[in-house]
Amino acid sequence: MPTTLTPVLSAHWDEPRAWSLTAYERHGGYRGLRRALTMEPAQVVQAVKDSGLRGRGGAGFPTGMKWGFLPPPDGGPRYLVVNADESEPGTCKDIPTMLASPQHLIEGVAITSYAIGCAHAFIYVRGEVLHVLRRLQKAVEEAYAAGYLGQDVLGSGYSLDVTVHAGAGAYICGEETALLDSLEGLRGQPRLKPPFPAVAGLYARPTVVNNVESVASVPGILRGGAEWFTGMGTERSAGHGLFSLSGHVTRPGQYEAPLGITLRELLDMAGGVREGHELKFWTPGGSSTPIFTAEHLDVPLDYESVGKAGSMLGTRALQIFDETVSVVRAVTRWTEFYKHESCGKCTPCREGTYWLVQVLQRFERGQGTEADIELLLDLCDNILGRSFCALGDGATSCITSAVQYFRDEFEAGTHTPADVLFPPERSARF
Ligand code: L3W
Ligand code: SF4
Repeated sequence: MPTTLTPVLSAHWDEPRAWSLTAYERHGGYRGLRRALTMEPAQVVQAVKDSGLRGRGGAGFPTGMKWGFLPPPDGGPRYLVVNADESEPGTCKDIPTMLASPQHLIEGVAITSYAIGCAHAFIYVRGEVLHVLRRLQKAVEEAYAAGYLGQDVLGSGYSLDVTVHAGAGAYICGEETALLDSLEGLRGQPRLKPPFPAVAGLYARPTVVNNVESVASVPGILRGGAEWFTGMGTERSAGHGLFSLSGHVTRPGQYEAPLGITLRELLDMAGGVREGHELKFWTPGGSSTPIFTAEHLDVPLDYESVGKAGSMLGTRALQIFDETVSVVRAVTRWTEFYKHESCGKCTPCREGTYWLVQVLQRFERGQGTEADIELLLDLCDNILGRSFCALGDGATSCITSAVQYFRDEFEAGTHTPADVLFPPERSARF
């Protein structure tokens, strides 16, 4: 039976003023929070553990388990920090969620904060998206005015403040510990882990850092119950997720579906690859995940199956490229991005991404050599697993997978050194 869409976060995005509190309440908004407030915080944590919700920011770490890592209360503050610094190339799910349905996130923030005993939560938003910041700030004000935030939330005795914070537009600040440094007013660079934020996070206090979509998925679990959530997706990759189709697709956009759906099914719903063209390669989860080809159309898009097929589910940013696109060019553009965004803290990534760009640009100019292909792979080998954070590792994924599937395109961009020195058009003149 073909898989169908399961709109939850996106269910009402096409309604007028879907982003308003009244529209959200009309569709059952804040029922999850009301339910949570009748439960013990530990029961809320257990409900999220039972749902099998896994982090929607890329790594897929079990959300309830992460909450459970917080040490027992010691009377000091503990924080929730929402990672809304969406900037992975191709990723465009959190920004639409915050624009079209910000209250979903705010209700999730209130429930999560209650569950982990947090009295002050932060939403760290990518600084360039001013329109999102304004929308979110307004939504937070509406939630305060309605009694969902602030002192004595809904008469429960529980109090919560929420701060919306604008980042300054650095990709590395999406890495959770760099984000925390940035939030503290420092230059955003990753911290050594362990200690994980759960133990020593914001201001060295226990902190949960969760992605926007993870937190926004929590109200549904409280409303519908863990079984409702596990009724979607696969055994180890439960629930719904936003799949963002972009590039050479007839109807690009957000397709909210159970994890485990395939690209073939999603493309059927999206009208297929643009007319007259065929699929050449695609990313399952943004440019930090190894690319796939047409042979992967039937890989179930869940954490386990994508991993077994040699990539990562990542942020479900499905960038579709048809046969008109040069793999070498696409990979060079992504690598230029990583070089630009490398924070410079560690040598393999800072120097390695610079040299990767130099070598890739040689292929683009048709001046690469056979030895340059090996040099590229050797550089990747010296970055992967030797970098301080996931940015370095991620930068190598598109290159190694592109050489694996499209080595001929790199070879087509090579010349013997003699060709470069004496290209045919110049040789003819001598
Ligand atoms: C306590 C332990 N906590 C792990 C926590 C950890 C973190 C989470 C996942 O990278 C990936 C990356 C990108 N005690 C713990 C623990 N935790 N062990 O669990 O940790 P980790 O290290 O597996 O992943 P990460 O550093 O969060 C994220 C990939 O996502 N990615 C990029 C995404 C970009 C965006 C964006 O632009 N918004 O999401 C795309 O695929 O390559 O592999 O919280 O603290 N023992
Ligand atoms: Fe910075 Fe890159 Fe090292 Fe990460 S891997 S710490 S982004 S230099």
